[in-house]
Amino acid sequence: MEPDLVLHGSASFSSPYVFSAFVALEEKRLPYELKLLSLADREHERPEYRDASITGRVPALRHGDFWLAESSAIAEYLEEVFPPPAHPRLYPADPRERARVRMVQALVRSDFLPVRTERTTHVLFQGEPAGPLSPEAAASAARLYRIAGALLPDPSRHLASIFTPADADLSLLLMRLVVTGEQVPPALAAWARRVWTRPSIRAWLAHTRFRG
Ligand SMILES: N[C@@H](CCC(=O)N[C@@H](CS)C(=O)NCC(=O)O)C(=O)O
Repeated sequence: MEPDLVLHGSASFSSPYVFSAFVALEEKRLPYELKLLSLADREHERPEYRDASITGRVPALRHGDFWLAESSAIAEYLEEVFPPPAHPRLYPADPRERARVRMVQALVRSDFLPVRTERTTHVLFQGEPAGPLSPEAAASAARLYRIAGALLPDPSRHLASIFTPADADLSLLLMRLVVTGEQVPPALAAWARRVWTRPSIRAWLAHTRFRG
């Protein structure tokens, strides 16, 4: 029997969090329905969605009668409920590798705020113009390059021994800077561009104006 899975996202396809959950579902190759809410029309604030999702934000996954919000929790839930080897693996088996994946997922969500603010996903996915980086954002970008470089000693590989949601998340953060021509170290820019050739990510990009 097919799982009753519904991913709730935003109609603008600009949420990095919906992106992350979408890629996780695509990587699991599970049949699911994508329900799009207009954040502009505040559809996520309607009581039926707000109360079911608890957070009232996107993404939220409905699996049967179970609702779950928070993008990284969604990926981890999918891994546990649809585990390997019956389903493609999302998180590495090795505890240290898995911990590093979670570390990167937490880091990109809690850090680099100036970069995320000045290089919004509307710039990345909808081609909106962006001004020069402020000194604060430039410093945040430099910090990102140093950290990404340390996490990716060999940029021809993934962050872990397999592709994981952390590759999707970190590549999105770097691509915010790549598309606006910032001085991203070439090996990191090439890594992010290569990650973005992945079918799960191409499936997302097909809904956006990104053609890079
Ligand atoms: N930590 C959450 C963040 C979710 C989030 O902030 N979603 C935004 C879209 S990018 C949202 O729903 N915004 C609508 C609102 O807060 O009113 C996750 O990882 O899923």
